[in-house]
Amino acid sequence: MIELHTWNTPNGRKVSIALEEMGLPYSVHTVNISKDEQFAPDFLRISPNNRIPAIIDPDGPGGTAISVFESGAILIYLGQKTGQFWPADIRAQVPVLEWLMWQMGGFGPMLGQVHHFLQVEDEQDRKYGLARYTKETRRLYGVADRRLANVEFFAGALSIADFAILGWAWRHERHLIDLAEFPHVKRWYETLMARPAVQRGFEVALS
Ligand SMILES: N[C@@H](CCC(=O)N[C@@H](CS)C(=O)NCC(=O)O)C(=O)O
Repeated sequence: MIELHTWNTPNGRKVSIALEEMGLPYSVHTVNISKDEQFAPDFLRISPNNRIPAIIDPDGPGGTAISVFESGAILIYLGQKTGQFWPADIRAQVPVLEWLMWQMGGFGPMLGQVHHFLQVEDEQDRKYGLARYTKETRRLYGVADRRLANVEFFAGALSIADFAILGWAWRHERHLIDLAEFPHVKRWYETLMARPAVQRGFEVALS
């Protein structure tokens, strides 16, 4: 059984969604990042960047255990392991990687900055950062909306890229986004949230 070391955050949810969608049995090992458990030596051995999520697959390549950190790397690993939500054809892999990297590099880091600056109490300290990252977040939702005007899912067929993006879109209210302004994202979001496995991925206790 795969060990999922995680916490109840957007990056953590990406992996519980993928594991549920792929039908892989897993056990949850909580890492309470508000209590600095991500710095514990045992966790750092599998996640040297002291961030959740990380997994240990006892049945890794060659039948021996493997650990993986970074949510994007975990999703690719699981996609390759199962052959699900990850196309075999290299041409079809390109859009999956493009949209997964788009999420990892932007639609996550930028949105997380909005969450951060909203918590800054001093208005002068909050103002510039909140304006900058809110603008960038809206730009990214616009990019997503234009993409989803032409395709059902980010890479055409449902893929690990959708699970990665969904983990963050799940927090749209927190980063001040009204999905009604991005109708194609809204349609995609509601389609995914109606999937029983996605619902299980969000319901499983991660904290
Ligand atoms: N690029 C990393 C980011 C992971 C990340 O930022 N995790 C946060 C929670 S969402 C964390 O563990 N924070 C702990 C800390 O900041 O010390 C990934 O996608 O796995």
